[in-house]
Amino acid sequence: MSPVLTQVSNSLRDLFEDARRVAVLTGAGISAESGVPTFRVGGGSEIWMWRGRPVTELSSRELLATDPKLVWEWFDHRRSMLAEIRPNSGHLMLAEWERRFEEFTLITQNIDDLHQAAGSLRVLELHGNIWRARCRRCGSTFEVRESPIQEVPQCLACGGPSRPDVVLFGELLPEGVFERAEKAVQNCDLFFVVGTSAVVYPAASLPIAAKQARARVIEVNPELTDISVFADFTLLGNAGQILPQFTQGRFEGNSCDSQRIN
Ligand code: BV8
Ligand code: ZN
Repeated sequence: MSPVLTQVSNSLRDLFEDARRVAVLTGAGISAESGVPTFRVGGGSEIWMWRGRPVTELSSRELLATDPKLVWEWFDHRRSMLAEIRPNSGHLMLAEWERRFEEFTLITQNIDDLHQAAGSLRVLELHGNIWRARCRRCGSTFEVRESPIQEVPQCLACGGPSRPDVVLFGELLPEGVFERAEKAVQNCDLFFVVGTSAVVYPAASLPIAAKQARARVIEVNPELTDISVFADFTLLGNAGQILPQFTQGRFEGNSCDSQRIN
C-alpha cells in the first residue's frame, strides 16, 4: 500500500517543484466544497437520486431515447443549482498550476464549468458541459445559460430539437478528447487524481495508464478509492485544503512525514 498522508510532506513538495509535465484528473469531489452534490454520497454506498431515480438512469442514453423532456428537466435542475455556485480554492489552485508548469493538462469528468470559471484556460472535458446544448438534427452545439429553461432549446442553426451537450451513460466520449487525455497522462512526470471515486470508465483507466507509463501518481481524496493501490501517494483530505499546500511554506524538519497513516 502506498503512503497515505494527511498533509503534503516536504518530499512531495520536492517532487512538485521538480516536475515539468503535470496532468490532473478531477471528479465531482473537487466541486464538493463549492456545494455541488457528488454522485456517490456516504462513502460510495448511496448514489445521487432525483425524483426517485438514480443519476445513472437520469443521465443515460436510454432515458434520452424514451423521455428527453425528463432528461432536460434533470439537467436544468442541476443548472439552477450551479447558477449560484462559485469555484473553490481547489479549482483556483489548478488554474494557477496551469500557468506554473512547462506542460500542464487538466482533464475533468465534471460538466459544471467550475474549472473554467476559476480561470483554467485549457480543460479537457471528458463528459461535456452542462451549459452547452447539442442539436439532435444537425449536431451543432450552442450555449444555453438561461436557467430554468422555459422549453427544450431549439438549435440556432436549423431550429431542430436539442439535448444537453454531455456524455450520458452508454454513450461514447467526444471524438479525440479521451485520446488527448491518455497521451498527456502517459507523458507526464506527475499525475494528480483529485476527487474521483474512479468507478466510471474510460476515465477511471487514466490513473492505471499513468502508472504503466512513467508518472508518479498522487491521489487527493478524503477516502481511499479503487485506484489508491495505483497511487504513489494518497493524500487523505479535501482538495480545497490539500492542493494549496503544494505551494505553501515548508514544514520545519520533516515532521509532516510522520503524518503517514499505514
Ligand atoms: C462508454 C456526465 C463506450 C453526465 C458522466 C454497460 C453499457 C454501456 C456502458 C457501460 C456498461 N457498464 C459499464 C459501462 C461503462 C460506463 C460506466 O463506467 N458505468 C459505470 C456506472 C460502471 N461508462 C460509460 O457509459 C461511458 N461511455 O463506456 O462508452 C460504450 C458505449 C456504449 C456501449 C458500451 C460502451 C460514458 C460515461 C460518462 C457518463 N457521464 N457525466 C452527468 O454528469 O450527469 S459520468 C459522471 O459520473 C461523472 O462525470 C463522473 O465520471 C462519474 C461520477 O464519478 P466521480 O466524479 O468520481 O464522482 P463520485 O461522486 O463517484 O466520487 C466523488 C469522489 O470525491 C469520492 O471519492 C469522494 O470521496 C471524493 N470527495 C468528496 N469530497 C471531496 C472529495 N475529494 C476531494 N475533495 C473533496 N472535498
Ligand atoms: Zn441543428
